[in-house]
This record gives sequence, C-alpha cells and structure tokens, in this order.
Amino acid sequence: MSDAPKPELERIKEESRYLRGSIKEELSNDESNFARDTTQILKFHGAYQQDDRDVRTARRKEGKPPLFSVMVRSKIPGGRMSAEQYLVHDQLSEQFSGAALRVTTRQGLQFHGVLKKNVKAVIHGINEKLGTTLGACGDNVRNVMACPAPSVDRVKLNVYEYAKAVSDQFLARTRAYHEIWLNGEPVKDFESAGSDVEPIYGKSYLPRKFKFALAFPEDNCVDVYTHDVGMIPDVDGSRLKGFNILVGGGLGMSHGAKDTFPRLADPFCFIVPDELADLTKAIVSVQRDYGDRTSRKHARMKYLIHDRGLEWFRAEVRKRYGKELPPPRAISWKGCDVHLGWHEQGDGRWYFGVSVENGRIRNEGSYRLKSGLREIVKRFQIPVHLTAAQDVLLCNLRTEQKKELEGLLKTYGIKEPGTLSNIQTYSMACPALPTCGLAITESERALPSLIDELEAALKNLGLEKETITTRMTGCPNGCARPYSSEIGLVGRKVGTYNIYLGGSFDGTRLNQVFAEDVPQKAVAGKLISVFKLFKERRKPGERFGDFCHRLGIQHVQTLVGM
Ligand code: SRM
Ligand code: SF4
Repeated sequence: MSDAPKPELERIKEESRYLRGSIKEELSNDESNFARDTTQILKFHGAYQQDDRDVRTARRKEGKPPLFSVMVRSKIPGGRMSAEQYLVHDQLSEQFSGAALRVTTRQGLQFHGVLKKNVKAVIHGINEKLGTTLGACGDNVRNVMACPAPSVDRVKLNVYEYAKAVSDQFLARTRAYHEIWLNGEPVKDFESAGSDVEPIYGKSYLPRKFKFALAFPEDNCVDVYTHDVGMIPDVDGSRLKGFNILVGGGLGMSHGAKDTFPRLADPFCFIVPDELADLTKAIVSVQRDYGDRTSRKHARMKYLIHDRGLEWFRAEVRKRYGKELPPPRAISWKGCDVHLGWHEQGDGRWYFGVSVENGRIRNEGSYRLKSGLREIVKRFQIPVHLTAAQDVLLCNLRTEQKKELEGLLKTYGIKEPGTLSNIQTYSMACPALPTCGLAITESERALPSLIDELEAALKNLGLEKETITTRMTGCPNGCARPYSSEIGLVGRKVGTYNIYLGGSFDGTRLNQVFAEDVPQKAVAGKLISVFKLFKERRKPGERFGDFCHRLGIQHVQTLVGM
C-alpha cells in the first residue's frame, strides 16, 4: 500500500461514514448552500448542488454569493414509473422546482432549481411513492437502462426483471439514506459492522460512476455500447438462452487531453441467465479494486480495460467469478427505435410515445405538455415509461381510449410525433447552461434554432424523410451521447462547437471530428454543405452516418472545400 496522501474525493468518501457526511446537520442550518465536502456525498443521494450561471458573473460583481439551488435526480430502472410515481414527480416539481421536469438520457427524471431547504421534501415525496434517488449520481452503479417499450411478451417482461435485479443488487446498503431523508432511526454500530455495511462497495464506494444497460438485439435504443457493462439477451422463440455481455464503454473525454476518449464496449462473454448476478458482481469488483483512484479523469472502467487489455480483465473477472467465461455469441443489430406514436403492446392495449423536445416537460404558451401529461395520467391512471431519447411513453391504453387521448393532446397543444420533422425527432441535447457547472457552451437552449435551420435545408434538398441522429452537448463529457450519433456537436470554447460525423444510426460505431472550433452561427452552414454532398453522392438507401463513414471524414472535408 502506498503512503501517498489520498486524492481529496477518495478521502471524503472514506471519511463519510457510509454516505452520511454532514448532510443531516447542514439540512437544518440557515445557509443557502451545502459545504463543499458535503456536496460530494450528496451526489450519492441523487442531489447535486448547482448555481444559476446566467447570473453568476453579475452577482460576483455585486459582491453577492452565487444563486445556489439543487438538482435532484430520480433513479428509475428501465424508465418505468407507475401513474402515482409520475404524478408525485409532477406535483413536487410544481411545488419545489420552478414547475419544469426533465427526462434524462438515462431514463431518469430531474428537478432543477430546488432550494436547499426543500430538498428533503422532494426526496421524501419521491420515496413515499416507492421511488428513489439513491445512487442516481455519485461513484456507484447509476440508473440501469432497458428498452422502455411495454410488452406483454413473457420473455421480454422476464428480461426487464433481470435489469431491475441488477439495479437492486447494486443499490447502496447504507442506512444513511433512510436516516437523512426518511427519518429512519440513526444506526449507531455501522463502524463495527465494517464491510458488512456495503458488501459490494466497501467504505470508498467505486472509483467513478458505473453504468449498465440492457438492449434487445432488434433495438439498440439504449445505446448499449456506450456503457461500462452492456447486457444483450439471446432469445430463442419463447426461451431466454442467456446474455451476451459487453464491457468497457464510456463517452466522457476532455478537450486537448489525448489520454481521455470515448470508447465503445467490447464483446466479453456469454452467460446463462442465472449467472448474471454473480458475473456482474465480479466485474464491478474488478473495477472497484483496480480502477484508477488517483485521477478522476482516468478512473472509468474503459481506461482499465484499455490500459491493461481485455485478456487481463477477463482473467481477473474469471478469478472472482470462479468459472470459465464462454465467448460472446454473434449479435446482429436490427435498428434503433424511438418508440414514438401508437404501438400495440401485444395484449390488445396500446402505448403512445410523445416526443419531448430535449426532455423538458413544461408549459410554454399554448404548448402545455406538463399540464397535458398530468391530465392524461390522472384520467387514465396509466404507467409512464421514459426513453433514452428523453421522450415519454403513455402505456396500457385501451383501443376505446385512443380517440380521447388524441383529443387531449390537441387540447394541450402537444404535437403528435408524425407532425414533427425527423431531424427534430432524432435530436437531443444536454441541459448545459444555466444549470450545469461544467458547461462551456449552450446546448438545450441552442439546439432548437439549429434544428429549425437544418429542417428547412433538408426540406429544400428533398431529404426531410431521412432519419439522422443529431446530439449536442455543452462540453466534452458527452451527456447526450454525441459521439455515438451521426452528427455530434460538442461545446469547445465559449460560443464554438466541434462537429463530429460518421457515427452509425444504431449506435454501433463512434463518429469522428469533422470540424473544430466552429462558431455557433456557422454550424448549420457546415452541416448543410455535407447534406448537399450526401444528396449528390449517396448510394440508394444509404444513411447519412454510413455515407460520411464510407467516404472517410478527410475526404468529406476535402469535398466540401475545407
Ligand atoms: Fe452527465 C456530469 C447531466 C447522462 C457523462 N452530467 C454531469 C452533470 C451532473 C454535471 C456535473 O458533474 O456538474 C450534469 C448535470 C447537468 C444538469 O444541470 O442537469 C449531467 N448527464 C446529465 C443528464 C441529465 C443529461 C441529459 O441530457 O439528460 C443525464 C443524466 C442521466 C441520468 O439520469 O443518470 C446525463 N452523462 C450522461 C451520459 C449518457 C449516458 O450515461 O448514457 C454520459 C456519457 C456516458 C458516460 O458516462 O461515459 C454522461 N456526465 C458525464 C460526465 C463524464 C464522465 C466521464 O467518464 O468522463 C460528467 C462529468 C463527471 O462525471 O465528472 C457528467
Ligand atoms: Fe453539463 Fe457537459 Fe453534461 Fe452537458 S455534457 S450536461 S455541459 S457535463
């Protein structure tokens, strides 16, 4: 063991007494913000201290402190919520978070702008309806993603249960969450209980966040290759044969730091269903013990696998798992579905996918999405599923309710998916400014006008029917998964973006840098020049991302005169 001082965050985690820190004490003081060390522990509870960046500089000049608030994130495995759970999020957001809710790219729901004094009421309220925020942020297993399409197919339902089981298995065991937010009795003897408190994580939890997703080979809607661990069921008729397991995906990087990069997961092994729990435990424990705790930028499991090699990783997992790891089987992807509009569930009932621009559920003028969803869920008492594309599925509707639902959508000014352009339907952006402390540029507030420009240009070129994935982020961390889309737009410096092209529609190939440091106003022009090229030179039926990849990014640059 090295005697070198521990990096600050590792020390804070270790000394937090299993995620207690000073949260409880600070909740009852009069400060408008939590202390710095406390904010790190707060993340494990699903709460993130932020300040309004729109007013940060002005307040500093006036000698005022930042305008603090807290972002609270619900962890919703597979994005599946009951009507009651959806409605309590809606009600809590009306009461405590400036009314809007935001569907995340990992099928979660976020409240922005919650005042410190109200955080407990929000977390408590979510838990009262059997939801949780535990582990939504922080160095632990994050929300487990799974295809949100409701299905009565027994195998598919069964497969969702596996995703839920993985999520439950990796929930932190500490009683701190209950003590702080749910008025649970304080536990006095957790120190003597030692590692029993957290049998998987231990005192220091993981070196970094850890992400799981489950995708059916016919539909990679959860972007499974971008995860630390991907689980892909192999189904033979009505029998679940097992899971292909992928390891080592992740997207975050830093500009100018060549040793940070997005990486797609590698096929790792094939296991029968009963072995999923033991195998995933073994994988997480290798990352827990060998992941780089000295550098946050190098701490994800993708770097462990990249640096030491897949064979080293396999041997280490095998040691802990105690059995051979059969090789992965071939997977043939069939596509990627946004699940919008009407779909039959298989039991005579229907689900309807509503497109939500950049995940923001709000009311604005005659567009009253928030009120409309509330009315629909209240009236029909139906489950709500959240998608990885930040959209909402209204489930379990009976045939005779279809007309009524369509009427309600009209009343509340909610456009039906078929009336939206494809470029908008397949786009997403991260929140960035003003809430995200790491944002370099705008994202959610900048994408809509760019999409308007691209929409008009595609229409002029007769390309409006193309489905092209476009994803924007305000920094290189990759929260809207820009590197696995056909067009990726990533904040570079204030007011400029890097443009990435050539990813595949189904998320099985990363894109590459096409242009760097492009001023916001020039982004549309650059893309439109490539659309023109695409129109002239594409092969019949070829998708935009595949076209750019086939030509090669350098060749595309030359052809558009760069
Ligand atoms: Fe993210 C940090 C928002 C999905 C990679 N992400 C953040 C923070 C918490 C900023 C911070 O640390 O101060 C952002 C809060 C902004 C705000 O105001 O809400 C934030 N990330 C989001 C969400 C809300 C974006 C969205 O448009 O929905 C997503 C929440 C998902 C959820 O429900 O759990 C979100 N973040 C992602 C994804 C996509 C995914 O997981 O499928 C990624 C890329 C995949 C990956 O993890 O590699 C992602 N977020 C990051 C990173 C870079 C991690 C890395 O390995 O380098 C950071 C920065 C960090 O962790 O230090 C980050
Ligand atoms: Fe913030 Fe960057 Fe994530 Fe966008 S990608 S939410 S700017 S951390």
